[in-house]
Amino acid sequence: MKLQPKNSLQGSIQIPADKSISHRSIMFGALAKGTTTVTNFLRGEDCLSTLHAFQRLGVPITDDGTTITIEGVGFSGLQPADSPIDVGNSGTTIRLMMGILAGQNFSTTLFGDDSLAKRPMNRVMLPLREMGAILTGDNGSEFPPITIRGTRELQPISYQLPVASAQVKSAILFAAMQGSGTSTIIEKEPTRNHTEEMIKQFGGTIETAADEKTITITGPQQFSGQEVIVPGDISSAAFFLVAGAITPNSQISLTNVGINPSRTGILTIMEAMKANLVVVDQDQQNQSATLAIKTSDLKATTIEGAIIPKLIDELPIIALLATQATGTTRIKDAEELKVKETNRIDATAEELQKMGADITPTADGLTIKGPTPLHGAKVDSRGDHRIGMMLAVASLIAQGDTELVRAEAINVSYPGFFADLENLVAGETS
Ligand code: SPQ
Repeated sequence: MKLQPKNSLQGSIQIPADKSISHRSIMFGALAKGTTTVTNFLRGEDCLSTLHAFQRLGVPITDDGTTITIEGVGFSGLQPADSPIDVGNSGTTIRLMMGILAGQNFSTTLFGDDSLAKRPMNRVMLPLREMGAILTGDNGSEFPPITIRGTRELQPISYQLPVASAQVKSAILFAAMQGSGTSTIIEKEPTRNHTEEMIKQFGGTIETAADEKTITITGPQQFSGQEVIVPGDISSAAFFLVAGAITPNSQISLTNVGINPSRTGILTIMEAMKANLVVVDQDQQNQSATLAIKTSDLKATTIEGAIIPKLIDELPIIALLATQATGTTRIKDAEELKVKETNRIDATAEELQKMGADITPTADGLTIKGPTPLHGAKVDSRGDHRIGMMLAVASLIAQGDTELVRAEAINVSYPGFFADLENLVAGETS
């Protein structure tokens, strides 16, 4: 795909639905008794993988183009699939489903694309084995395809997470809610809490201690069907927040953005970097808001510690932001970036270096010096949606043409990304 720089972004777009919440709405809808409706479901490739996976397990799910309707079968109503289930590129699908399938008395194999086949699964397999399920990776490894032989007799667990991961936490919660007894999970740092929020929304009970890291749940739980309205995804909004801040003469607003506090690290960091960003029209009940952003005179900052899980998926686009900030920005404690759809530390550094950025990978993050003018280059998403969108935003301020290879990866989380960008382009291309 050929991309040109832009002189200005103006106007307003509605941010597409939250990917994490969309996945979970299908999972909870399937495991509840009764009908669940989901409006504003994200029809990106990852969430469609979850939807199709539960159809393969015998859950009736229909989509009339507006609303997804799930006829929940309860924990005992899932049926074995007649062949391995393809979950595409989606780490959330495979890891959370491992927890769900750990409590089923049949065997399921989950596999995905080449990227998923390289992502570590021991982090989920080890605690689920401790609870009594049998899980095996490809040829005895920890990598997909993963076969899960579940049991109705799962044991409770007390588990200290070795990594800050909402997916590992959620997989254990899905297993613990099917067995009998009380499980305790202690997080390394608080991570996104959408699973805990949905347990409550669907009529279950769960406790999170004041430290926000110690979570207790007692099984078995029972859920009843709900109406779910999915807010927009702050991780998708992040690309346009940065686009608005770095493109000259820009003033844009992003409506319906989810602002669950476990996800808003980017707002804190953009404030620290002196971005012209305002949160308006907060809707407390739906935890959403409109975000307004203008071209900004940015300052460097340091990003480390407990804030990292609150902006983990935004770090590639924050790295681009830092190339336009005065001073040295340091991103630390972010080694988890190495095991995402790509090694996002290397991918971010190497692709932005091609465009002239002063960015150096470190063992646990990135060091970025700015401000540095960028120039067009042939760059590659490497099959990672977030790297693809970050590079497309970089092209807005790069001198000359940028060629983005494997741009189609963006469909994983934001199928309308280029259409939304086009709607904001107000200036002549330079
Ligand atoms: O689903 P997948 O592929 O793991 O997606 C990513 C992403 O960038 O979209 C990570 F690559 O988001 C994860 C996120 O990094 C989604 C997620 C969730 O919905 O629970 C949690 C985070 O992963 P983790 O490993 O920190 O739990």
